[in-house]
Amino acid sequence: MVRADKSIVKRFNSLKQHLERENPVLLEAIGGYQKLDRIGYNMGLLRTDESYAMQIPWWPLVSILGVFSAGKSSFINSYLGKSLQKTGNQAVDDKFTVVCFGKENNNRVLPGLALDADMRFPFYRISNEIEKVAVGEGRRIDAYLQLKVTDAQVLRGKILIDSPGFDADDQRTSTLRLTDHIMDISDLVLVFFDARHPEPGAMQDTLTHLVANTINRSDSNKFLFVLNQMDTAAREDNTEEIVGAWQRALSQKGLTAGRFYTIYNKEVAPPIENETARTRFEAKRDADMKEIHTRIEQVEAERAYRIVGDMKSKAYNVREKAVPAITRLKKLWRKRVLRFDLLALAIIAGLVVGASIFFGAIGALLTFLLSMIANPVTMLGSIVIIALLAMAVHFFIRSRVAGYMVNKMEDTDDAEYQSAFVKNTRFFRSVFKTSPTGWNGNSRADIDEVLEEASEFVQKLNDLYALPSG
Ligand SMILES: Nc1nc2c(ncn2[C@@H]2O[C@H](COP(=O)(O)OP(=O)(O)OP(=O)(O)O)[C@@H](O)[C@H]2O)c(=O)[nH]1
Ligand SMILES: [Mg+2]
Repeated sequence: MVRADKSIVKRFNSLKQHLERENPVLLEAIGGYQKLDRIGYNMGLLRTDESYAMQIPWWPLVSILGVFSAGKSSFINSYLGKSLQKTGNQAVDDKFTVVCFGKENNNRVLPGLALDADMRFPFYRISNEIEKVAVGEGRRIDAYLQLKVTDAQVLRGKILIDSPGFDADDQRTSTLRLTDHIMDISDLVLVFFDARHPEPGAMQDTLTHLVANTINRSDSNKFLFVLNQMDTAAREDNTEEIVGAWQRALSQKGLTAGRFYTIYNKEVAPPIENETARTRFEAKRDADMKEIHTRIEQVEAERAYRIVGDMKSKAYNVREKAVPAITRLKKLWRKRVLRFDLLALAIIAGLVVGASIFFGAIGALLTFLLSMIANPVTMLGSIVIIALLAMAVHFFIRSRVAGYMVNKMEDTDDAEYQSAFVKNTRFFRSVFKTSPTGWNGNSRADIDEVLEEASEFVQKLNDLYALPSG
């Protein structure tokens, strides 16, 4: 049985301590992940310095994305009740800022490296991902990311991400890669638009990337679409026109139903002079803002469901994807090895017979074969030598075919099974056994258990978080 490295055990312990304080219900999910890890190690799907539990963020994560100068940073400042982020009418932010709670380190700014190197944060090893899409940029992680620690109480138990606005210009691939990563790992994504420019021209990239790409996601309900700076519609009183233009732009990208909010930031917007307009605007703003805040407060529950969902899908993945894929690869390997074995046999036999004919020594060959059969000692000796030679050829073929297949897997969907395949084709593994190494009655039962526990866990979460209707 393969065990996790010490670093992973330590990491699990600190995660447990963290959850005991923050959300004890989630402690139960840890056992499930540890079961999955054991299967992953035994099957060679996971390195022992990795863990399925460490591939997901354990904290609730809210991110603010959207067009530049829409008021993303101002929204965060108001939410925190602190002027933590710089704001302004030019494109201000050129980095993603992860904002998290810290008691002592009030308003401390740490470089991107702090996030890249720390498993506890949502950008662990992100530089590798950036390097993949933009060579050389992985090393410049500080140019893309920073971490701010502040002691705003509303931040307790969650993390916020502020982002550089989507400009009309082409986004850099690294920024898009980070945006995709954030969309994947967040529990709630607020996509900000600017009521001063509600028409599609000003925000093509945002529309394509943050609207069109979100529609068919299984987690599409975590995206909230916010039209900010609505106060600017007060003077001409053309709210309907502006909201209409905005919703048309969204629906052109396929978003027809969904969570649309129209707000403005009271703290930075100039006061609306006309009193009736002000009352109307404030009422709408307050109602929408309240809903947004409620959603932000709910992320803790969404995070818990997300973690169970992830555990479930990882368990399914092992059973429904990894096992069939490795079996398929092993069958292919076996077929190829046996073919080459036959070919080698035919070639060697052909060479011996051919050489004998060529040198006119066919008679000598036959006499040799007959003498071998006649004498038990020579026969045994010959069998041993031939068997050893055959094995040498066979093992040479096995390892060459496996090596060839591993190389071929690079850049295909099978790449994730490379090390599992290597494990399955080691010299002491039979070429005839096609079920994956490490996949047996126990691992099957463990997967079933994880899936069952996940369902029970969902019920527990429902009891904890779901509000009885009526
Ligand atoms: N009138 C009005 N102004 C706002 C509102 N929200 C933000 N602003 C102003 O709009 C400007 C841009 O705000 P930011 O918060 O910096 O916008 P951002 O989306 O973070 O911008 P980038 O980081 O540059 O993409 C600032 O001058 C804010 O004071 C609002 O609701 N109404
Ligand atoms: Mg900003």
